[in-house]
Amino acid sequence: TGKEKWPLGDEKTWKGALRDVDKDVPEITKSFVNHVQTSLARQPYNLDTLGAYQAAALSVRDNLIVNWNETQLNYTRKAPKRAYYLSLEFLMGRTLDNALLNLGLKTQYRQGVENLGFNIEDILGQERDAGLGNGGLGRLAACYLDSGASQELPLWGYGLRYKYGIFQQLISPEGNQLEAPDPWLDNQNPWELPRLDVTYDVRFYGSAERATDGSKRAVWYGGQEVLAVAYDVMVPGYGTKSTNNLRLWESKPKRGFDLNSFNAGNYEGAIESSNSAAAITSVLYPNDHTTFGKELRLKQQYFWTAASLADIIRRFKNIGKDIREFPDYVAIQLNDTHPTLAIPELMRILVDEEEVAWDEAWDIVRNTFFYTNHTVLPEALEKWPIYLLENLLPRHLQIIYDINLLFLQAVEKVYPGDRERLARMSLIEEGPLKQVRMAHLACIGSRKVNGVAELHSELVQTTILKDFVEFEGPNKFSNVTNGITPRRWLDQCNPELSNLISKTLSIDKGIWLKDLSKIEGLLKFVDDKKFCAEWAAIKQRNKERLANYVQQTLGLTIRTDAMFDVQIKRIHEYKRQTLNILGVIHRYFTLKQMKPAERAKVNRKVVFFAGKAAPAYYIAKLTIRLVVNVARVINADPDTKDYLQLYFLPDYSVSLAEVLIPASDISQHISTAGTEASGTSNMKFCLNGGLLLGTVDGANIEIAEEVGESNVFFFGHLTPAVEDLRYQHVYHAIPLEQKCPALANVIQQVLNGVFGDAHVYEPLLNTIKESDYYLLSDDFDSYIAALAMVDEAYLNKEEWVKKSISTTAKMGKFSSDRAILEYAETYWNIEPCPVKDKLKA
Ligand code: B1N
Repeated sequence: TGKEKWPLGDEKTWKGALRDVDKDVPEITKSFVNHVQTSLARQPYNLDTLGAYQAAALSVRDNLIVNWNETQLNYTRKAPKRAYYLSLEFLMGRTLDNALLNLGLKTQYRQGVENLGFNIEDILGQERDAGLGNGGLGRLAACYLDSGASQELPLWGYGLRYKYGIFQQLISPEGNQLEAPDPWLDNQNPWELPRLDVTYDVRFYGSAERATDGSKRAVWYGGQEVLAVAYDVMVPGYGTKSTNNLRLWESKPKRGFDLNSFNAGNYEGAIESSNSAAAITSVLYPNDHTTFGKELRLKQQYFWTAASLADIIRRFKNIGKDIREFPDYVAIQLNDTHPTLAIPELMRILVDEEEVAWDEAWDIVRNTFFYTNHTVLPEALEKWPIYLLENLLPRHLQIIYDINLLFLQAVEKVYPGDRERLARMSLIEEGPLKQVRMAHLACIGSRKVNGVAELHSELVQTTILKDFVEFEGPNKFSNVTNGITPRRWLDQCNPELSNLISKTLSIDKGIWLKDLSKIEGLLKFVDDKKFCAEWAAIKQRNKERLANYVQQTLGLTIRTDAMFDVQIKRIHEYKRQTLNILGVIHRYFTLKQMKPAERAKVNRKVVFFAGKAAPAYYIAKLTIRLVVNVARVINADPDTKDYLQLYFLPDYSVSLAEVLIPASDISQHISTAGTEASGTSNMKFCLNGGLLLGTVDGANIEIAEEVGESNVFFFGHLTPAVEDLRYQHVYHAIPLEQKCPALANVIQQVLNGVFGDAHVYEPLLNTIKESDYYLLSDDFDSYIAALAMVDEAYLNKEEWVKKSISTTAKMGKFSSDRAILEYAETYWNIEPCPVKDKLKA
């Protein structure tokens, strides 16, 4: 545009801030205008919303830096034991709104930018998501950082600074997922501080030569070195000065990276290999729950763990303690097996460089690391081919062999002659492709091993690590149920509900957002008519906010006088989006067969799907295509479109979740029992007063324990039945028409071409007709029955609102503050290390 009248907003304010003379202009305004002029070098009178976002972000960042410096200085002075969260993924989403909330500056900035002619919501909307993760595992890491800082714990995160985050998802006219790169750093990232002075050399390839003195030492030499450069992201705590650090590594060629080719006149060759150094942190791998055995992924894992450990050790050495005291000052949490190479890497440093004896080094290692498992799905368990390790990390492979030998000798002592047990427990899987089992290495190299919900932790101990529980004793294994930060997932995404809660409880949100158990007080108000009406009105406005978003971004009109039914998560067979879409088709045909008068009594419903499929996951992509094409037919059918609408919202992200979750009446968490380790969006929906339709799986179970089974819609077979049902599918298969006629009929309609190109869906539908590994045919009838119960319950609006309130009220357990304190107290043995406020001191 650019042709409107400038300046926007109040001319006197602008001028006062520009000249820096007007005492009445608040600091915030001055700082904002100062950044416009200096950091952005822009004309203040001609600023667009993106520029306003950048100026606001830089101004808020100034506040963060002050707190961050004080916090880090305080840690250095007090030298407390510290914890480090190693995660290959941090799904941070947007930062500005969260920083404003945590700093307590939201109201001032809202006013400040308004005076300059901007709207804070528009400004916040300019920020790109930091999408450095795939899904739940990466978002969990982000919630834990928020809670760590809020609880004033000396906790840092370590990860990779991917140049491209999770791909952008586009949907073609046929309904196919297309992937586009996510150049999230293109507009510059005000939230990171490049630390060009904090660098480490990371070696790859080369040779390892064992010592000849009979010790376990070796020298690793040759190969090629890559430079790791630190970028620091400030992580503010809520209502505290404590501002922790997330350190992300970028890979760069070392100076003279390939001098040989260069000197030989091979300029192109030299540049190419320097590109290969930069390639390490260029892109996030977009698969979850599958491993590909790609060398570049292994390089990422080693590059990140080596740089992080070198940094941690340097910091430890600065306090001047003996290396044997390392575990008294350092705890390292391994977020899944991705950072497991840290175990042989610490052994290498201790044995080869610090000259610590092997057994002593192993004790240090086993007192330093803690391992969290996030899945028991076999295809997700990491295994690295020996030939890759041998080439890329020859010394680490030697160390892994040595660890394995000593470990198996110890097992053999307890179970003499039990060859099968030794083969099962070995770090090495034998066979045509020899591989290292990373979960076994993570387990034996750690002090504690945990799963992420009660059922999942039980399954870890009785299935994949059963032998290890028997050998090491049960005390090493336990559970820490996941959590979510109520700051982002209630106050930020649902400000109206947050205000209503504060008002109703007469408790400042500064208190209950940090002690979420306090919201249980809402139970006293479930019979308060006025409160219930306000509660319902807020849900309604959140639906309208979502409808507006869809209108603006997709140009689609959604009716808001309907139940909103939402399933948003990665697309995966085990999560059973297919069950949901086949259920929608079933509802469509049921509606279609009704007489108009009968139909008019049915609940109106809008069904939302969102989620990305791994680019190479063919079946998951077909699921998306089916949803899109079913939507096309249903939404255009004049008989039914007033009663049932269906949408696939493209490019699911943290920011989209923040709009969808507060608008949901019912959300679906319908994985085959025993497959979803925890799930965390289930907690987010319930915290926002959305009810849950789910299987008896993951954290659904603990949610139901808290909110009461009458407030959760459960269906489907239970975990102990699953194995047997799968066996039946293979050995006593019953034709689908007999076993589940309703499902057979729905599938037949798709194959008849009701939703277009039938043959396209055959491979997807065959997964159900054939082995049906995820048990759709076993759970379909009870799923449909559960949906009917949801409809029935929703018809009684008053009761529904009571359920909604009672659900939110009982979600205190699922705050990530509770979870992080469990890790801090029972695993890491770290304590809060608060920054003294100078004003109060
Ligand atoms: O971790 C979440 C859980 O809430 C979910 O139930 C669980 O599915 C998720 C390989 C994974 N498990 N495993 C992964 C991610 C990336 C990858 O490359 C595996 N993600 C989960 C938090 O505990």
